[in-house]
Amino acid sequence: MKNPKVIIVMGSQSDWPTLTETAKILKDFKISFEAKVLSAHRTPGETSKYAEGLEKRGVKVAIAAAGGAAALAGVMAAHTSIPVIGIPIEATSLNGMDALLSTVQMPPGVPVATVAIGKMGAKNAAYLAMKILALSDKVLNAKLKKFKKMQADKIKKIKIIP
Ligand code: RP5
Repeated sequence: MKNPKVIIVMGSQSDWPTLTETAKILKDFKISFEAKVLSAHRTPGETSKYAEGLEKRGVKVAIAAAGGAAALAGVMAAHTSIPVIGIPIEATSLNGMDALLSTVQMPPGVPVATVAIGKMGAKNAAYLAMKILALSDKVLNAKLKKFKKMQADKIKKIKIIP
């Protein structure tokens, strides 16, 4: 996509089935984004270079997902001043707890806004990114408010018959 407002990076192609949840929501709300595989461990130079170029390109939010000893979101945050949202991926026998702790426990001054492990987090990463964009986008802000109301209306309609 041209002039992405949001970027999604993942440590491996194996993370993509989770990240499709993020992509789907961004597409539904017509947010321009690009998605890339970049690894903090396997392609450290390319990762830092990519992160360093984001602000100049007009990107407003970065979403970074990785599993295992997940350094990707932290490395992205170290190399850019735009907000970084981290998604811990379930990729090892620890079911994402390893990635959650690696992503969320950033030292002060280099924050990563960490969402839940796996697909639930992948969805919330998209909503959180849009909330950040909506701070300076009235149309998107109105769309998100409408979505919130729709969610509430759905709940209110539910009737439990014991
Ligand atoms: C991480 O290691 C990736 O983000 C992925 O979640 C995990 C496994 O990667 P592959 O071995 O599938 O490439 O860096």
